[in-house]
Amino acid sequence: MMDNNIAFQQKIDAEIKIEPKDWMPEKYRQTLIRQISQHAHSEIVGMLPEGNWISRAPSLKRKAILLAKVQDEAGHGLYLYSAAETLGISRDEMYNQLHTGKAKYSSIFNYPTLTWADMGAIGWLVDGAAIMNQVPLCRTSYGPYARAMVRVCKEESFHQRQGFEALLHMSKGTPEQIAMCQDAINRWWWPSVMMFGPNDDESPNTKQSMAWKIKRFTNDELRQKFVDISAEQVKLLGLTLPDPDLKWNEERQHYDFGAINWDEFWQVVAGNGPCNKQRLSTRKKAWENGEWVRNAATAHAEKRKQRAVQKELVEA
Ligand code: FAQ
Repeated sequence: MMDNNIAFQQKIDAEIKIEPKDWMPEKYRQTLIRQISQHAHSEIVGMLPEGNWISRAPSLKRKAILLAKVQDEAGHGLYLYSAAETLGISRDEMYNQLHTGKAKYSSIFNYPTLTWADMGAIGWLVDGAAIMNQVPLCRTSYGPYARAMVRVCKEESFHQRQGFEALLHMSKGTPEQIAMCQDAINRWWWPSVMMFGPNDDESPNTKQSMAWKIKRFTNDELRQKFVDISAEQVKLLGLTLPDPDLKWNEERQHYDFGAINWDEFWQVVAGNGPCNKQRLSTRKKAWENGEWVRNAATAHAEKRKQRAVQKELVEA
């Protein structure tokens, strides 16, 4: 057993990908199932805040873009569920964990989308934070997860750009539009900063996940990169981030930023955010209402299988 563990770590250190049939420590498997399934759930629940605006997009162009983005998120969820299945957990079990509240999904999707400018702010900030975290996951040590992330990141990059472009457009508009953009940024900034998870010294999983190269950067490292980039990008919009302590630190060559409200974060993670109950009940209803589609698809697949068997028998 000891030998297996040493050989496993040597593979990780040599940047050799771990594949589904390779030996792996049970804790590595469980950590990946936890992270990948939570990531998949985040993509699926993440469709809901934006889905709210598809029928109210201000133009056909914006509607088509938003529709494509939300469909991409469904796709991301499916690649990620497939990657998690290679570790020996079934999709039904993962859905069950989500629907019973056992599995987490990203805190960010428990906030409401109040105006059209929220679609821009989500694209710019939420997808911006997501890419910051996910580009390094293209080099994560587990092969199926790393490969899924390549396509996810390409699409997330389009999501981030469309959000920034929408805000750029509106921030050159009427005083009401400008105010709407600033209000959306004010509401989405801190939840986006929190998305990276607890500070490193409060993060129980980071040390081992870094050693196994599941995570390639810590929560705080990624958060700092996100703040540094966003603090510059907001200037292009002619708007501000809602943090009076945000200030360039010449010595650190990074932006300093204000204190994060961790109470709020843990409340949202514990299920007490503004929209947790609504998100979960919408998700469960979608699952229940889709039962007839799943049954029909299963019956159709079964019929095709039987027809193929009959054809083979006739030809034999
Ligand atoms: N929300 O020890 P750590 C997206 C939990 S996808 C809720 O630091 P870890 C696309 C954590 O699970 C966004 N819970 O944990 C999109 C753990 O609890 P557990 C999702 C959180 O795993 C955009 C506990 O706190 N992205 O946005 C959060 O090492 C727009 C202790 O934390 C991913 O999932 C949180 N924010 O690091 C879609 C990326 N943060 O499980 C639609 C992959 C932490 O032990 C629209 N995941 N917790 O009970 C990761 O990189 C990691 O899992 C972290 C957390 C960095 C999220």
